[in-house]
Parts: sequence; structure tokens; C-alpha cells
Amino acid sequence: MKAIDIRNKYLKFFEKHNHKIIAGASLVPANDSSVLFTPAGMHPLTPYLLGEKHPEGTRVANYQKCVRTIDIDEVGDSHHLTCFEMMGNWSLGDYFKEESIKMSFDFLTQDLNLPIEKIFVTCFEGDSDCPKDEESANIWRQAGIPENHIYFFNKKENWWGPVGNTGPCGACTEIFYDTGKEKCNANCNPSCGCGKFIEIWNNVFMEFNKKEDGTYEELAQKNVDTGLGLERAAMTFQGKDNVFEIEIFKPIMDRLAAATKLTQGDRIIADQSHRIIADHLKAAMLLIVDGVTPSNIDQGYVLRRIIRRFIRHMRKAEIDVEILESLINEYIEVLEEMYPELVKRKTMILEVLLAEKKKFMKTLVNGEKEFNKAIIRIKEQNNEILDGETVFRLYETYGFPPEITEELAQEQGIKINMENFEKLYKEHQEKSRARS
Ligand code: ALA
Repeated sequence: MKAIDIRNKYLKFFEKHNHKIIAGASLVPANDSSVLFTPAGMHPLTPYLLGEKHPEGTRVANYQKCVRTIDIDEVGDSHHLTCFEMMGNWSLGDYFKEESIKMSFDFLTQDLNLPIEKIFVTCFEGDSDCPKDEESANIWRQAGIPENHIYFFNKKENWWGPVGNTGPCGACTEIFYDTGKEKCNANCNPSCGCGKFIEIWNNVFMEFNKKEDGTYEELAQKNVDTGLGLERAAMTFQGKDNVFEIEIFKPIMDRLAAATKLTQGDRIIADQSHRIIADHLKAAMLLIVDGVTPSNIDQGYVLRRIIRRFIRHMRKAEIDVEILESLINEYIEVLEEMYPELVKRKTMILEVLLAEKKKFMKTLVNGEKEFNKAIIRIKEQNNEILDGETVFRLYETYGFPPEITEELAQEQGIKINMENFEKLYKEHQEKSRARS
């Protein structure tokens, strides 16, 4: 089943269960400077989770484009993405655990035909803020999930939110898909992250508001916030063991594989770079559609970092960067059905990305030369840390975001002195401010 078919089935299912389908929000949150990008479907709904009346009622559902840069370094493995789509259904003081879990279970097992033996779930083990979530576990048991597929974990795994320091949050029950891979060790379980179990859906029971002082107060209403990752769901239901095999990435991955000049032996490196390029390029295009342009601050800086990172990976995988324009055209065609807005803003996407590429390429070649000289020097000195001054010079003179320098250094087994870089960066900013 294609990703778009899963999305449509999801919306239809929740419409049938009396949810109003609402529009997703921009990737750039309105009236909220605490986060740069919309990180989850619930974020635009925060006021309603806190009690404000939603114009569409107490049951709503949608799909939402999300960007989470926190996972940026994980991209390249089988299932992490910085830019993904989350489908969500919400109870704004309406249904709670029982109905929420039953709907998730029915959707997965009936509408998507997922065999019950493939499903594993986790529940909150309880602490001084909130008791053990036996209620959710019982609902899962009644639905037919066997005891040895139910796990309890602490806040780290089974608590979600708030998005910033304060706001709605609560215990969650997560649904995992068993890929059928071997356990990585005898204790392998849904929290271990080895890739055997893939988290596909999170049902959060948002009944608390986290306050500034770190304490939790009960909200006046009990809410449900869920998130079903579309790309991961598609990977699961298409029986793929990596998300880049699904139809929204595959044509681009194939194109990159055909374009790399790396030889067979280096294909693992190339594969990782291809995944980074496919993820970052999609993120960049969708950010541009939502009005972000490369700059040195806030959202614009993240966009710049993402663009520069995928260009660097094109070079690392020995792909001619001149294919970027045709790659973008092809990618837009692939994504058109899911994101028609890409077609409408195609000219702007091409303009922004090609201009940024041109700018970066000018300095990348020289910057890499400087970097390589510095690495030779460090290695000759038997040093394992690249000094902050060099990192800063690469940033200031060549526009290398420190993350790129760090990544380049890591590939050589060298760490960078980020602390010193940050000190120099701050001093530089203060001087510029004093001058202006
Ligand atoms: N807000 C929850 C999440 O992002 C559903 O996992």
C-alpha cells in the first residue's frame, strides 16, 4: 500500500469515527518562538489541549508535515528522518484510553490487516507524578495482545511532552511493529532501538500541564494526542526493512545509486549518503514551500545547514552536484501526489536551492582543502582534537557550519573543540553587534 493510500485510509477511518478532518499547519509555527519547526501534529493544537474550545469540536484528525532536527545525526540508518509526516487523531476532552486504544488497534488490524502477532506495545510503569498505566495494558490484553508483547517503561520511553519546557503532556502507550529480525540480545525489547522493533504509533494521554517549576498539574480535561508516522507505517505495510525503500524515496535513491562514482567497496558509505541526501533534500523543499529561506539565524540557518549537508554528501558519494536541478525536478514529480504545493512553488524551490548550492560550492572546495591541511597538522601532532580556532576559521571564511566540520572530522576519527568554537563565535557576535 502506497503512503498516500495509508494517509487516505487513516483519514477515512477517523472521519467514520466522528472526527473532523482539519488542515495541517505550516512547518514554521505561528506565534511560538519556543521551537523553530512544528515537531508533532499536536503542536498547533496546544491551546485546545489546554482547554480552549476548538471550532471543529472535540474530535479532530489530520496529517501534519513535521521537522525534527534533533534526529539529524541519526539520518542514514534504516528509519530516521528529519522531515516526516505524522497522522494524528485527537480527543480534546472527549474519549480517553479505551476508545483511543481500540481505534488504533482496529485501524491497524482491520483496515491495514496487520497480524496481531506483529504488534508489541509499551505502557508507562508509573512514578511519583503519575501511577502505573495498568488501564492501558488491560485494554491491550482485552484486545488480544499477548502478555509477552506488553512492556512497561519509565518516563524516558513512555511519557510524551511538553514540546518546550511547559505545556500539555502525559503518559503514553506506544505501538511497535516486529520486523521479524533476530533479537540483538536476550534482553532485546521495543525500547532497544536495534531495528527489530519499529515504533509506528504513539497514543499520548495528555492529562497534565507541566509548569515552569517542573511540577505537573492536572488539566481540566483529559485529552488524547496520537501520532502515526506515515513513512514508517508505509515501510511496515510494504514489508520493507528500510524506510528509503518506500515509493516516495525509492526513485531518488535509485537515481543517486546510478549517479555515484564510488565503487562497490564503498557502497555502504554511499548508501548512507544517499539516505541523507534524500531526507535533507525533501526537508529543504518543504521548508522553502513554507516560506523559509537560507540565512544565518533561526529557521533559515537550519535550512542552510541541511542544504549544505546534503551537498557535502553528494560530493562525499562522488555524485556530480550538477545533477541537482534534475534531481529536484524528479523528486517533485515523485512527491506531487502527496504534496501538490511543491509543484506550485517549483520555481522558487529551484531558485533557492540552486543559488545556495552555487554559493556553497564556491567555498566548499577551498574549505575542504583548508580542512584537510588542518587534519594533517593535527595527526602529525598526534592530537585527536581539532582546535576551536580552526573550526571558527572554517565557519567564518568558508561558511562551514561547525556541524559539517564535526562530521568531516569524525570521518577521520578526530573530535572538534566545540566549546572553544562557541566561545569564539560569541565573541565575534558581540564584536559585530558593538560595531552595528
Ligand atoms: N505527540 C506524540 C508524538 O509525537 C503523538 O509522538
